[in-house]
Amino acid sequence: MSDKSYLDWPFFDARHKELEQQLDAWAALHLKDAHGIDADDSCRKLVKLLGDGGWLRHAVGGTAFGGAGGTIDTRAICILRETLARHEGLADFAFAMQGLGSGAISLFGTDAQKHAYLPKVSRGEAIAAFALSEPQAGSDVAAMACAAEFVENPDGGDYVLNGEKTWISNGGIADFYVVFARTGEQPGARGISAFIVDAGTPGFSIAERIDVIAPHPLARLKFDHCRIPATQRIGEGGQGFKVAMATLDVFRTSVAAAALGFARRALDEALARATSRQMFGQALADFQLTQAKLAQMATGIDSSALLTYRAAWQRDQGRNVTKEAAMAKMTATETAQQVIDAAVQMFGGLGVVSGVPVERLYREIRALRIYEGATEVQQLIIARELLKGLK
Ligand code: COS
Repeated sequence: MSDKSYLDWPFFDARHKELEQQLDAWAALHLKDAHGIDADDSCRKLVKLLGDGGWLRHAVGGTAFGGAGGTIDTRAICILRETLARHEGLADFAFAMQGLGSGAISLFGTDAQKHAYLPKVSRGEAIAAFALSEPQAGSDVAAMACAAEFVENPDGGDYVLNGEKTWISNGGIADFYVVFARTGEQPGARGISAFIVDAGTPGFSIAERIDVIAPHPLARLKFDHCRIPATQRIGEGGQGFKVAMATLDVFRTSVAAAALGFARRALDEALARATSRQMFGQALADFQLTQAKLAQMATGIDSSALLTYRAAWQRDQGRNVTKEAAMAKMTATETAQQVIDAAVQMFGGLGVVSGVPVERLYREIRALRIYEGATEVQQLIIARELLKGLK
């Protein structure tokens, strides 16, 4: 049984505690065998399951568009991700990508775009994806090469997209992609715009499916004279970089929450192991070496939780969280890696057997230190915000 005392921290309202209790009970019932052999199939089923359960309402903003509240509730998203990750990594992935993939629409979309996409995302009837990274532009987003050229016509114009995107989660199974492309209003970050591209649009294709250590749908996308109406642009032309960064400000904090969920599960597993495994005439937990490890694990988890929910609360207050989200993501993902590694060590040989919980966690945590801004990018962001504050 995980430590739930954090839900009494002043960051939360009563509804957040209720949300965790309801989801925890639902997940125990519905997510036991949710991880099938085929990742695509499992993800599709999980999106539907989460939609039917009403949980995806928290991934989108606006009650008129299927959302649970008027705006995105970062603390609710974090609680959902933490709880899902503790139960089943792929369920957390399915939830998170619905949110990240549609986040730009929730935050910056027109009412028509929100009506067209968000209710389906919230019901689990449309799968969303966020397409930002490119083979030569991962951390350095402003270096992106994928281009969208505006072509005038009597209907308000079209954009024609050419280029590639890679490491795109839900690539291959998504029904629509929020794609960032260079529109050239100004050089660098000020010349990028965001678009919604439906799967099946002529000129759009999946160039390659990518297998990773914790299997989930991932692909490289190709745009070859892919024409979309200008009404599919999200926000103003040239504002795409800010759209991407503001979306990441929400979801980076939620990556920290997912890492926290993985770490809590690892600590639960480690505690169960340490108290049940006998060696040299005593339980593993009776050794001071084990106790020191457990203390470090628990303290790391609480530090991560404090940073994560500070960032989530601060964003829900309407304040800037660029630095706080970066601190939370960096600390929670790096700490979770150490906590999970310590848990594997306590299991000994059993810890590396394919399919046991700590082995799965060990594979699952690794990517979180890389995606949505690697640890090194978070360090860059934190330092820049500090130095900016001096000016
Ligand atoms: N919210 C809103 N606006 C933001 C912002 C944020 N969090 N961060 C930056 N901006 C704005 C800046 O204010 C600036 O606006 P002006 O041009 O009006 O001054 C503009 O965006 C450009 O910002 P900046 O100069 O900081 O751009 P850089 O190219 O130097 O940004 C970093 C560098 C590293 C911060 C950025 O590229 C980044 O976050 N990279 C990681 C991306 C990532 O997570 N990739 C993984 C893909 S998702 S799996």
